[in-house]
Amino acid sequence: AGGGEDRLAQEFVQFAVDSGVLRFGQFKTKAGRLSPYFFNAGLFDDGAKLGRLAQFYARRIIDSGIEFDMIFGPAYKGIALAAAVAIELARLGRNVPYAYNRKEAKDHGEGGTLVGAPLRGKVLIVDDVMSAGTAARESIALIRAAGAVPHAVAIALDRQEKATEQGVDVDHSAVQYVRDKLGLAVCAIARLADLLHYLELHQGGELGGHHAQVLAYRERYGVQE
Ligand code: OMP
Repeated sequence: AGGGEDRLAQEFVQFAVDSGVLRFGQFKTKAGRLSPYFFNAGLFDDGAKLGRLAQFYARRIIDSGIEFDMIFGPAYKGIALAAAVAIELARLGRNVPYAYNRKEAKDHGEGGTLVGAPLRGKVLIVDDVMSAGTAARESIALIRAAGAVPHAVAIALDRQEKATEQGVDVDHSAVQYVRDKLGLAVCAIARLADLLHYLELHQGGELGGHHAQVLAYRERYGVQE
């Protein structure tokens, strides 16, 4: 928050660029927008990267002071993220239960769509990116249906762009909606503002040319914080 530089966010953007997770070019988002950047968390694809990613999440979660009784990872990408974060938090002395869902309902064996610890108490959802907000709403509904409280969301990247409702752009972002309308606490390791700051600092380098495009994207789809 505020105008100062967020060291952790800058380190994280650098890590994402070095890992090939954050790329620049032309990408189509889930909401159908043409974006000059894309963050593919699936490319934190070895044990060292996943472990380091979990350290970033855990730092943010702990520093934010968010309260939670357990962790939930939405299928598919959230499953690995939630597991990694649960391990890191335990390593730091904060051992909590975790759970995740299947996308397909199972009609044999243990049945049900939930795996892991029973959903109860204040649940912290761990996911990768929030853009237009569809994914977060699904997790929230699922946690409520299980009788637990969707209390907080931790994400790696807040794209800080307009959410869509019935296909129409609205003036708030998905994160703002989840925080202000649904009342959940949200923490992000980095936001679009941090990415822009990073590109500005690296204007002279290889990525310098992308600053203008990302700025133009924010002009078109970004929200005010
Ligand atoms: P919403 O459900 O619209 O908030 O979009 C979040 C999802 O979009 C993520 O879980 C990804 O599947 C995908 N996504 C990324 O992973 N990285 C991006 O940079 C942008 C998107 C996206 O399609 O908006």
